[in-house]
Amino acid sequence: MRSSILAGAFATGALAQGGAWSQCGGNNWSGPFTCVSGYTCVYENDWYSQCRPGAAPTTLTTSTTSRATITSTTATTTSTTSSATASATAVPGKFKWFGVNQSGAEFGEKIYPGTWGKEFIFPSKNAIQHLIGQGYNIFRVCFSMERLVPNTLTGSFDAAYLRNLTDTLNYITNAGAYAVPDPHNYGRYFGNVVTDTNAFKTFFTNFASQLASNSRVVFDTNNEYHTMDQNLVLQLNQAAIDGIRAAGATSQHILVEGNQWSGAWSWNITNTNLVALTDPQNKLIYQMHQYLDSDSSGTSEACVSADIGVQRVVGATAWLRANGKQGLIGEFAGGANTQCKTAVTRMLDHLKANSDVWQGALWWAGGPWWGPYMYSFEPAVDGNAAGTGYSYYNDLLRGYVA
Ligand SMILES: *[C@@H]1O[C@H](CO)[C@@H](O)[C@H](O)[C@H]1NC(C)=O
Ligand SMILES: *[C@@H]1O[C@H](CO)[C@@H](O)[C@H](O)[C@H]1NC(C)=O
Ligand SMILES: *[C@@H]1O[C@H](CO)[C@@H](O)[C@H](O)[C@H]1NC(C)=O
Ligand SMILES: CC(=O)N[C@H]1CO[C@H](CO)[C@@H](O)[C@@H]1O
Repeated sequence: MRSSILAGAFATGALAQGGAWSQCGGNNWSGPFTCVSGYTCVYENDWYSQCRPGAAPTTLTTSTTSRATITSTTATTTSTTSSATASATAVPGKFKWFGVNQSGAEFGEKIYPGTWGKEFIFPSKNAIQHLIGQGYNIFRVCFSMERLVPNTLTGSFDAAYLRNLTDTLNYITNAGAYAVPDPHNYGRYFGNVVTDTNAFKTFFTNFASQLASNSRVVFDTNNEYHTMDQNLVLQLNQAAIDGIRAAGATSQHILVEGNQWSGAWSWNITNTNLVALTDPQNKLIYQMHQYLDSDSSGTSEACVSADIGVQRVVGATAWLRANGKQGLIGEFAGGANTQCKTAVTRMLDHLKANSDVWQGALWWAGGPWWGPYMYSFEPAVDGNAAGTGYSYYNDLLRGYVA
């Protein structure tokens, strides 16, 4: 039946063939179901099949529900194959980066500047060293702009906070991994949405000047803009890019983030204007976040279904490819249960299979103060017990390291 559907689509001549890496099947997919010469349509799941490099197959697959209205009697050259078989033959990709958020320096979000060791803390070097030993090669180090520049965005740094932050970043990069300094500010400064794009640019020029010579730094313009004017999100991202490059930091990649908490699931509705961002170095990466609970907030241990991760990112995969962009899942997590584990696995397999556009992913989160937090990825160091997320997911996740 599936083969007759495919042959029917082909025989009508109404549909073009899919190009390299393009979608070629999936629930409600209305585009081509076959691929250009040299590419094979590989079933990934019911929502997504993709044209991957490879000889023309003797079997073609597509989702069971696709194109159910197209029928044909000319099914002669194709035969069916099971989804399981097709999945097993998927071309494995390779991530550039795979790692863990490092939380702590942004804690105490309403108390500024707060006290080190009371309201906030920097990540544990022993934990980072341990995770690097497990193979992880990127760490997103959260910090608070209110603590780094306590007076104004364009003002001078708090020297001690800057030193602790750069110590952490240098520790990571000296060990050969990549460090992402993450202003964990949601597009806000002391609770107010940043509207002064010039000041935002100056902040980034000043900040990037401190790190310009470190090519293993990956900049991040801000954590999770939300409920803001969409054009402002574009302008703030562009100001950050311009500010970083103006500091002479030209070798580093820059992670831009979107509105509505940078959600991958809604990227293709919410953040399409960010396609207009420009970088003279051409090193932008669109950082998206994706959790697998009912409202994508990462506040529940439950995952909606075993396929929810894939369902929530396939639109972003298509958006990145259609626009010639690169992406990274900068935050993801699931509870310590089998449904979540399957959902995480399937999402990561999807990202990895599409590593021409996805550069990698980072678990949310490590950090010394998470305690019994359901996603904690802190290993057993410094006298702490291993976190719930680390205990349950490390064996799985380390299989995805670059
Ligand atoms: C697929 O299309 C059917 C009707 O054609 C619709 O009921 C369903 O909601 C669609 N599913 C998705 C995921 O868009
Ligand atoms: C920086 O870290 C040191 C410990 O290494 C601590 O004593 C100091 O209070 C910290 N200062 C800030 C501002 O983080
Ligand atoms: C947008 O992304 C979602 C989530 O991945 C996907 O279900 C939907 O089909 C996409 N819509 C468009 C128009 O690409
Ligand atoms: C999903 C998640 O755990 N988000 C948390 C990230 O960390 C900040 C503080 O750093 C919390 O406010 C969020 O709830």
